[in-house]
Amino acid sequence: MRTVYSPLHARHDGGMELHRGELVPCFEMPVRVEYILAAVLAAGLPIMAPRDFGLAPILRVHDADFIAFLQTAFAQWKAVGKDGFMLPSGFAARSMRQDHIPTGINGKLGYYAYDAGTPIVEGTWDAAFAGAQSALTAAALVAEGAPAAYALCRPPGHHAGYATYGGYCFLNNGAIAAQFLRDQGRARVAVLDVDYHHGNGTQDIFWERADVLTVSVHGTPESEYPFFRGYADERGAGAGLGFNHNFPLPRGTAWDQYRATLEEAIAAVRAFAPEALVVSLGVDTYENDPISAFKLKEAHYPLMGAAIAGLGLPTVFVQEGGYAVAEIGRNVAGVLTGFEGH
Ligand code: OKP
Ligand code: ZN
Repeated sequence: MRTVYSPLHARHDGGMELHRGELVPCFEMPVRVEYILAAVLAAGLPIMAPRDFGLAPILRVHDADFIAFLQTAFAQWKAVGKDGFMLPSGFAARSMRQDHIPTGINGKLGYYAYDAGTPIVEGTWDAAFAGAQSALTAAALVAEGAPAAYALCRPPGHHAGYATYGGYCFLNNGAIAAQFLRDQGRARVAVLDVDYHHGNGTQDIFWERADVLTVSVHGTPESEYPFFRGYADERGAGAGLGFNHNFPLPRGTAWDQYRATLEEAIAAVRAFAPEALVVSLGVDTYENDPISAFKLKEAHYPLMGAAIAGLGLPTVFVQEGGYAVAEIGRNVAGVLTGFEGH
C-alpha cells in the first residue's frame, strides 16, 4: 500500500501543553513523523504527496464557523500583540453559555477547545489542512480501487469533533476520509479506532448517523483522556442508535485481553457489512508510551494488522497518536505489513 505524506506537518510545533497540572513540552512533536516515515520506507511502502481537495470535503464533517476560527485564530492572537503558542484558559463548561461565541481570542479559544493541552501556533492550520488532504488522498486511492492506503497525518484527528478541538487534534482526518468514501458512493463505511484514547471526535461527528459505524477500543475514560466520553453505554442517538460501539479497557491491559476485545470490535464492524473501512491508527497502546498505560509489545502490531485484514475490506489507515517516538515507526510499519501479509 502507498503512504501519503506532506512535509507541511512540521509547521505545527506546539511548544508547551498543560499536562496533569504542569506546563510541559508537547508530546505530539514533529519528529514523530520522521521515525514513522523512515520505518514505512524501510518496510517498502512507496511515499506520495497528497492531492489538493480543498475545503469542501472538510466542511462535510466540520462546522464552517469552527473552520474559520482555526484559519484565523493565530492572526487574531497576533493582532492583540501575542506570539508563540496559544492555549485556552477558560471553558464553556456546565452552566455556562453555549449560545454565544465571544469576539475576543481568549473567549473563542475556550469556546472551541475542551482542554489546555492542544496549543495552536502560526503553522497549525497549514499542517492540519495538509494532514486532511493526506487522509483524503488515501481515501481517494481506495475509492479508485486500491485495496489499502496509509495517510501519515500529523497533527492527529480523532479527538476533533464537529465544532470542537482538543487532544492534539484540529481536523478529524479519519472522519473526513470516511465521509469522502460515503460521498464516493460507498453505502456504509466503518471507522475502527485502535488509538489508546477514545475517538470522541469521530463519535461526535457520526453520533446520529446509521451509514457510518464508529467503533473504538481504548483506555477507560474513568482514568484516561478524554475522561468525559468513551464509556460503553454511549451507543449513538436517533437514526444512529446502535451504530457506535465503545470498548473501554483498564490500565495495564496486555495483548491477550486486548486481542480478545479487538476481535469483538472487529465482529461489530463485520456485522455492519461496510463497503470500506477507516482505521484510526494510534500506536500509543505500546508498553513504553509516555502518556498511556496498555502493555502491547512490538511483536503484537503485525498481529493487529493481520486481524484487521481478516475483515477483507478496502481500508484507509489514518495516523493518530503514539508518543514513544523512537519506537512508533516500527509499530506503525508492523500494523501495515501485518495487514498486507496476513
Ligand atoms: C491524543 B491521541 C493527560 C493529558 C493528555 C491529551 C492526550 C491526547 C492524546 N493529563 N493529553 O489520542 O493520541
Ligand atoms: Zn491517543
